[in-house]
Amino acid sequence: MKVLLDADVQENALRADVVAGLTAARKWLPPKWFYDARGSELFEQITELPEYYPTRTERAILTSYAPEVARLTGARTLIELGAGYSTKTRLLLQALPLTAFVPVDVSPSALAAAAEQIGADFPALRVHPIVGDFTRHLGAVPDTPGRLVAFLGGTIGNFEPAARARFFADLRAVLRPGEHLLLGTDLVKSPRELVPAYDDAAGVTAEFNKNVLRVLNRHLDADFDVDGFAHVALWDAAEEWIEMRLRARWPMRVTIPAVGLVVEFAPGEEIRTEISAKFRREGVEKELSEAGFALDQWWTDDGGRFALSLARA
Ligand code: AVJ
Repeated sequence: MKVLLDADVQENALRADVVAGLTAARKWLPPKWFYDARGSELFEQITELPEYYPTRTERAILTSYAPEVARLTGARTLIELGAGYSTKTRLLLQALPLTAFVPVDVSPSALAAAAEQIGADFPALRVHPIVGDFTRHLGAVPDTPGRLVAFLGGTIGNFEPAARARFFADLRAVLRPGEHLLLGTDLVKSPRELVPAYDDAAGVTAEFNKNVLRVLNRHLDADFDVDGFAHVALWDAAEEWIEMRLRARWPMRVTIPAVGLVVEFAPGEEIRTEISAKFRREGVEKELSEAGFALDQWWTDDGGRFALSLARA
């Protein structure tokens, strides 16, 4: 396992994000800090919730089109960004004539579990996990011929438009002409369907959201009263994204000794913890083309909920 984010680098990045986010006029925290071992576990539970359609929908699309991906790309190396436990990836591993699989994720626990399982199930495959941040470590992906980069699950939706443009351009710069990107995007649909996907009846997403506060308590010795915050999920119709927030139920003063901060919360004050942008075909095609990718295929489920794009560098 190649570790580009050792514990020290991670702690420093967390500190910097916490200082920037919690001293801002409108408080925010980046979603990557959800994913300690417990957060990765909670996310796996989310993917099985009845309200959370993206994972099973993307899996259905992959099941239908993985052979097409194999035929159209002939990829020999699969690089998966934000791989997590790589459960859907198996569909690609089975369909593609691969020699190497490179899962990249910020969570070493999820990566180690995935690498072990996949190594056992696909003994001929060389598995090279990278613990890294795909916004910073694209340069570390191996330069072998015939690469396919998979960025599944709709995680691209965590980026705001400017960051998305930067990410697509950086990725394009790493790839050679003719190599491919397989991109999963959740699609714009009624908030009646979108909002419950981020505010499930069983409260798993609420626990996932609050987990970021537990991460801060553990790593920065903070004293967040986790139950003093309510989970909020709302649809921003202008931006076409879901926003998750944590709303202070009452006034609070939180100390975060590791960064020397005391953070005050007014009752009702919120921390934005995630955006999850939803897409339309025109937008995806335009953004990819501006980064130098050609959209070769656009596959969706029958309900038009989710899309897989195959783009060529
Ligand atoms: C992992 C970023 C794709 O945005 O749907 C799920 C994360 N947050 N429920 C998403 C998430 C709340 C998920 N991604």
